[in-house]
Amino acid sequence: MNSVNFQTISKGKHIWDKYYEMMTRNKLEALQLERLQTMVKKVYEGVPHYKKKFDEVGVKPADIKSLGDISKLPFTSKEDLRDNYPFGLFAVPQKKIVRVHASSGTTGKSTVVGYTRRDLETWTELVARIAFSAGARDDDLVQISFGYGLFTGALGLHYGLERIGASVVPVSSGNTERQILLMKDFGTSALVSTPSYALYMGEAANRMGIPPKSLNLRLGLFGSEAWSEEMRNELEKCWGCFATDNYGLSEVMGPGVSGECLERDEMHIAEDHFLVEIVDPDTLEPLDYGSEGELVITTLTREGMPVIRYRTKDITSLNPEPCPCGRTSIRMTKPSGRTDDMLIIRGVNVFPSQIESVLMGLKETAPHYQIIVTREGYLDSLEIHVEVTEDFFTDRFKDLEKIERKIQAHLSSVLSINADVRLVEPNSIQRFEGKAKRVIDKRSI
Ligand code: DLL
Repeated sequence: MNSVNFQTISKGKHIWDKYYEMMTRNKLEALQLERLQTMVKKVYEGVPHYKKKFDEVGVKPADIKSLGDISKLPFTSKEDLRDNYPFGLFAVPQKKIVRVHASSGTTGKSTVVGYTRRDLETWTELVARIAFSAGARDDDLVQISFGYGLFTGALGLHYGLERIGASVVPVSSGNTERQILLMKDFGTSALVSTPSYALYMGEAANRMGIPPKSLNLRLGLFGSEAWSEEMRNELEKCWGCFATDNYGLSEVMGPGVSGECLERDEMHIAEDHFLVEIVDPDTLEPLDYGSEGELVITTLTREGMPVIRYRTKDITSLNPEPCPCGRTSIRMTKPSGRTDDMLIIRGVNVFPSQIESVLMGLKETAPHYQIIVTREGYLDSLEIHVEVTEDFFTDRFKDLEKIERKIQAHLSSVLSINADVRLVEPNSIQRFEGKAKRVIDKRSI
């Protein structure tokens, strides 16, 4: 780690909003219930889509008497947002909306979200919380390398970091060499980006003859895509920084839904604003703490576009155990992927994150890979292209074959199916400036 002294940080103020972040569970749950009841009444009376859906299952706002009663309410999905495109789920007149964001999505129409002035204030505070809990402070110079625009990542982190008093540099994504020069000239101490872009930036710095570790970066605020612990190790090795994870999605707000504290043992959820559940993605039955399933979120305070039981498609689990940091919120594990990212190959469920963990755990492979799924007749096949590191790169076919066999064996013990592994030259796989797209499923093309 560079100049950061996290022990000193933890001795000073280390919780942004003690009142809410350290609330006793009883008080927090009472607050959640009060907010849930208000929210349910508001959407029932103010958003025709919710009235219709509640009426269909015969539930009225007065039926919500406890937090457990949330299970009486119908779920909301991305399709509901699309069906009401663009503003059909807004709960306030448009003149009260002061910002609109949208998430592009890979298929179909984008999903649009609107914020009132108070929503923006809440968002700013919640991002300040997660940035502060990850160790960002007012003396940090933070480079924001998320793309500015309809994506919530850049503007979300921007205002939250300004709120804690950090010096924000809104570089946006792309133009990677310039990013490195700015980091060098400005002495950037914290970086906001996707983990995959941070890795790419590290490579670019090396290529430019500027070793990433020679720069002043001490903290990485990474998020917006699933990434493994092995990827965290890679990033810390590359930059010599403290790499932290934070999570969110535009449909419920953007970044700021949850984030790691200095313990980096799962992500604290802003439960005073979001009520979370885990459900079985197939049966939609609620699952207990500790069980992996789909995260479902209900916004408790959002004015512009509240969502009730939004199915995030993200796979995670919840942990109610107290954290040594003193925050009282439930924590969620790093999402291992999305239900719609899960590949079913010859009947076996495979998550790209499992493949990433194997590849990044081996010294012969660089953290750049692509997963290609094809089907011939009725048979699926899984092909993995992965870069070999400079150190192991050779033109001796036999040596490469030996490495391929080693990777194949590791993968088959983790995935229980065989994958075809192809080692490719360093720097030959596509790099990403935003969220990485590593899976090409040719079966659906
Ligand atoms: O990615 C919001 C965000 C921006 C979060 C910046 C953190 C930092 P969307 O573009 O709507 O919003 O994408 C949301 O990205 O449902 C997850 O599948 C994935 N995702 C976001 N953060 C993480 C994370 C933003 N830390 C979708 N780990 C979500 C794993 C993540 N997946």
